[in-house]
Amino acid sequence: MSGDATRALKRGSCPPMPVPEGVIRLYSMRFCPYSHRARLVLRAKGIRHEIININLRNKPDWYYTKHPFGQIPVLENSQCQLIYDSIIACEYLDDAYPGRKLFPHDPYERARQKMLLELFCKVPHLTKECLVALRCGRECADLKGALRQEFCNLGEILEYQNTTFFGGDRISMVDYLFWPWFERLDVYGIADCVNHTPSLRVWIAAMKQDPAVSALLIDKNVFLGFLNLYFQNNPNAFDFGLVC
Ligand SMILES: N[C@@H](CCC(=O)N[C@@H](CS)C(=O)NCC(=O)O)C(=O)O
Repeated sequence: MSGDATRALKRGSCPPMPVPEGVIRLYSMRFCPYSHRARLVLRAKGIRHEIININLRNKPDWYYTKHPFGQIPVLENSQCQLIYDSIIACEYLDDAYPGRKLFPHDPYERARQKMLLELFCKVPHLTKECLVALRCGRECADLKGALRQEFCNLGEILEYQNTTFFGGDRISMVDYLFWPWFERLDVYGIADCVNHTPSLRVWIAAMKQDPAVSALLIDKNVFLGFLNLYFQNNPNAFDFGLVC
């Protein structure tokens, strides 16, 4: 498995070689929460993969042959099949590869995890809005209040189920799909939004014990360095913290 810490390809770069047999490729960006979902599933299932990072402020022209809008994440297999949208990509990985199934086999339980994803759907937007407001020196008490409310709703689900994880007593797909936004709360400067939700704090602590989650934790200083450059519109932001 390779490529997590490689420079982002930009305009003018050569298109990559076809994907070798027995490997799946992820087009990614080191700090993107949606790509983080796919990286967690690749790790959790022990899937042989390679990662190609994309410079999102200066995308290679060829990248639009991989995704119509040039978004990440995208998976590409050795049959040149492309799979995009993080949830679809994660479900594909779970279905196409052996090992522990992360989505439940039971149709109701699988549907329930997807319903939980619907309940989560405001969180990515709200966290990003809070980050942008704070970085631009704008007032964000209302946004933080709205995020706190979303977290209370999610916390109530854990309390009602009386389980540590959203799918039960063992980590499963829905937990991995939620996690990237919780990992970012601290570095975004909004970690206090979970202070009033003890069940969510227990979940966060349990998530950090998971081998896939802990292997992919991003160094806080590197993340802050990325954010500083990103908000200055510096196209080198995506390579922040790489030594070569
Ligand atoms: N619904 C998509 C959202 C992916 C997304 O928003 N990716 C961002 C990076 S975090 C992106 O590619 N931004 C570049 C662009 O839109 O040009 C998914 O779940 O994969």
